[in-house]
Amino acid sequence: MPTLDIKKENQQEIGANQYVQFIFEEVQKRNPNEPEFHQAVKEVLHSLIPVIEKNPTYMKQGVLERIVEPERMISFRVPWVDDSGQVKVNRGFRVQYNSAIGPYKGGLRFHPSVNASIIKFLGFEQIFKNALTGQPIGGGKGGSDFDPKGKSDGEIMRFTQSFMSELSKYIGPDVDVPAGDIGVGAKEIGYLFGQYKKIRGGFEAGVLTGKGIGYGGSLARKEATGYGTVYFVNEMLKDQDLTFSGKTVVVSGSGNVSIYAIEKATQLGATVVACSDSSGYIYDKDGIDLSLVKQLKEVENERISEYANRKPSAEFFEGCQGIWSIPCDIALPCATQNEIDEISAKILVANGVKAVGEGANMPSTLEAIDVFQQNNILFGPAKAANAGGVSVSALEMAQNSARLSWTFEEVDQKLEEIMKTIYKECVTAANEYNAPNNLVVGANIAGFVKVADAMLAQGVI
Ligand code: NDP
Ligand code: 2IT
Repeated sequence: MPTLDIKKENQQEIGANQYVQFIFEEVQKRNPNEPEFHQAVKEVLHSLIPVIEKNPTYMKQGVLERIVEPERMISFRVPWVDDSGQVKVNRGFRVQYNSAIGPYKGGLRFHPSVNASIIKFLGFEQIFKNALTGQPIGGGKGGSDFDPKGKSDGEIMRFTQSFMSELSKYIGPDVDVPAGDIGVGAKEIGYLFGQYKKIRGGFEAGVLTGKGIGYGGSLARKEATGYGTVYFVNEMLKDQDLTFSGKTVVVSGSGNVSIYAIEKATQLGATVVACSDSSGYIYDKDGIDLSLVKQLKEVENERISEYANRKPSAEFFEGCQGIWSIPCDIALPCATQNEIDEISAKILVANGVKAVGEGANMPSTLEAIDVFQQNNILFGPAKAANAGGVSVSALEMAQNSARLSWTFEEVDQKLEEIMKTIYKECVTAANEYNAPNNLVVGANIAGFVKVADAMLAQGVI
């Protein structure tokens, strides 16, 4: 990194603003054609300018140069044989981004769009999210461009076993602990765990989280991300003397995060009127019948359009973007990155949205976030609002280490406490750095300081 080295010699003269700008330009240069990664880094770095101003040690010790560079990035071949006997090859990834505060921790995503940019943006976000949870977990992420859609169980198992045959060399309960994400749920975690156990020849329960309850999983992990997002938004609302009760909610996606966000929002008295999948969205003016969504998505592996065939009060619309034109009080994007762009954000605002809580990772573009903030919409950024999933993953690791299991209520209560604490820490950091109500800045700073201080304590490694 020669240019950075030259810069270091003059670093006393460089202001925080220039330092951050310089780091961002280097990231762009050194990681070309990775727009999602640049987007995630840009947002965090921009928030950190006042932190660097207040504590120039972070600059002198090159903390930003180090934190934007993964400790390790693994890319590997995943060969497998499909049901017709044909050999297929996918690409597997694991980014072990930062281990300053604990073993690498983060999900695995199986989706055809997966590439280095996606994995690095997710891994980078995960560093700060995991720090916010208050648990001892570092940041990592992985996955493959394998598309589980239309594959048989046998194909999914063979692919997953091949993926783990390679990944197993790099992970372990004290080293790196993967979990699920898009396209990786209980079934895939089961196959991954089985293959890891076979290769290792020992039952290392804490190597993966999101496991089945019968073999080391935690109660309430399945619900944790969706519930946690709603708990977080509930804190944002409470601060403004608002509640979920009687509110109209739109939730995108119909996967793990969406289903349990819908469940908790409904339990708190809201009416969720829409959800989606990658082909389109349904609008049910009577409120979503969650048992039907669960039947379609968790049991039958059906498309969401089928909901409208079975429920006369619902309509199906093709395409994902239109879901944000449904008037609502609260929007919970729970599908994927960049699903709310500037135009969708403006429509949400024009229709009177009061709060947005990001269940997915980076679902709002930087321009969309600007629109929400300029219009004083309560905005819960992903790395805070969706931290409930990884929080309960860490609780699963704790239960595995102690060889015991907590009740659903115990875990759920801990989850709610964690989400309340994250909210408070974000508010405190935002206030401390003169950005009141800006939870984006609050989350980035609160997460960063924990990791950066651990990095300083551990020397230049
Ligand atoms: P699932 O695979 O269970 O569900 C994903 C949902 O989003 C599906 O309804 C899927 O539709 C839809 N979706 C996926 N990709 C796209 C796309 N490109 N365009 C439109 N819709 C899409 O994943 P999760 O619910 O686990 O994850 C959802 C989001 O939440 C992701 O951003 C993930 O990173 C994030 N997250 C997940 C956590 C977890 O614990 N699982 C924790 C924290 C964040 P279709 O089935 O048609 O593809
Ligand atoms: O994005 C995320 O936080 C996850 N997919 C969950 C990670 C985990 O290790 O539970």
